Amino acid sequence: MRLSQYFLPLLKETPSEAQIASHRLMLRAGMIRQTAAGIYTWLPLGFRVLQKVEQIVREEQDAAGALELLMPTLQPAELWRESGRYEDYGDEMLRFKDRHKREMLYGPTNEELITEVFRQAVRSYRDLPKNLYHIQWKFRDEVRPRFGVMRGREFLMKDNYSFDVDKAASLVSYFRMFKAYMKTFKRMGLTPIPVRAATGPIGGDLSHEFHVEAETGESQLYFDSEIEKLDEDKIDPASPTVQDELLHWYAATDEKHDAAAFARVPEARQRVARGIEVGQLFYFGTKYSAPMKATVAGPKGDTVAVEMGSYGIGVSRLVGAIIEAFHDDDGIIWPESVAPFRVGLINLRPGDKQCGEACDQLYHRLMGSGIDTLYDEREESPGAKFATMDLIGLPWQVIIGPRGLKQGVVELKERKTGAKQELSLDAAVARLVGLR
Ligand code: 5CA
Repeated sequence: MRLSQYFLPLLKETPSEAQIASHRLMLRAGMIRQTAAGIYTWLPLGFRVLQKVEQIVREEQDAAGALELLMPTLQPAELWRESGRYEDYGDEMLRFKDRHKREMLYGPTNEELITEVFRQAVRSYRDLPKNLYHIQWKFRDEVRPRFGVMRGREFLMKDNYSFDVDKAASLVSYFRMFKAYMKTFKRMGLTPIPVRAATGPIGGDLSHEFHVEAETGESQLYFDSEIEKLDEDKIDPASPTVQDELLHWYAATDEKHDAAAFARVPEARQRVARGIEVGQLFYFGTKYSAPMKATVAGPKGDTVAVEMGSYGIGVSRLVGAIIEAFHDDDGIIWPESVAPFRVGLINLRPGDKQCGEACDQLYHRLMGSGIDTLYDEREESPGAKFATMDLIGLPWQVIIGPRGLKQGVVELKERKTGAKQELSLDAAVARLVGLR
């Protein structure tokens, strides 16, 4: 992509409404613009990251055996009356009437709707287990939307729902998601901290939240620092002792905190920190299936209400959380897996024939190798170009100027370390292609 043709409205001034780094940087780097309180437009650069995050989430869901579908954003109120949540949900739910005066709502979550889809289609325990997910916009009329996409009113969530014949099978589905979540967040370069959590309006008696540690996080966490070393490959979701094995490491939100149990963690490993909640798992048994009559014929010919769990990932929140984890004074530092472009190519002297040719050549070779490159060929000062590239945080920069070209070299800079290296154009291409 040539920067002169791109849509990258950067902000020079730090926006006064932005209190935390990720919000500031997303505005400054031209990733988002606020449309209304807690409602954002995703500009091209931000949208690319959102899609990368979404794709990692999708791949790990698919790998864990979940099936993607797409439910609508709007739902009829009747479904929520069946579960009893219509009144309970309160002012966070956006309610309205259509032209026929039918009561509708903008979905804040989808337990009722998926239960309706399931009960219409599945009759026998032989069709279980099933695990269905979608990645769809939600609306929650938060009292205090803040921190940009971190706590929005409209936000993108991956939510899935598991259906099993009994509790034991449902817990296997739960821990399969646990494992998939660890993998998902690690692929984004994050260190997820899974903690025992309260269940709130979703309900149920078993829940974990996944957090990314950040000073600006909204949650208070207490955990054994060893949990950061948890290897998801060692988790066997089908093991009857999996729950106890995970409980081995103390980790809880303040709502679930047990000071006496925490005191038993060796002192050097006791960590009290703030966290950003990027995902949550719930096991709630028959909370929805029983009142909504989502039943199947069981193995003994009896009728059983299916056992369910639901599992959410804050896809749009993750974009902010990743920036909180990876930035410096100059801007964002994208992990390769979610970077909007892998390489930023800077032409220091766009008017110069040799520079133009070298840049064009490098650009075409990188793009031809499937390496997304943002090519800054604008008439701007070198200083402004360096600052832009550092701000938008692409993992690699290639800087091409007349002085280097005379010696047959270009400069390769790694955004994360700032390390610079001079090498031939061929060697630069080989390095970047080889890193993939
Ligand atoms: N139905 C369940 C799981 S599918 C559910 O709604 N869970 S949740 O309430 O925990 O939301 C799932 C994830 O969405 C959270 O972990 C969080 O990462 C994200 N999320 C929740 N509220 C917001 C918000 N206001 N803005 C941005 N992301 C949010």
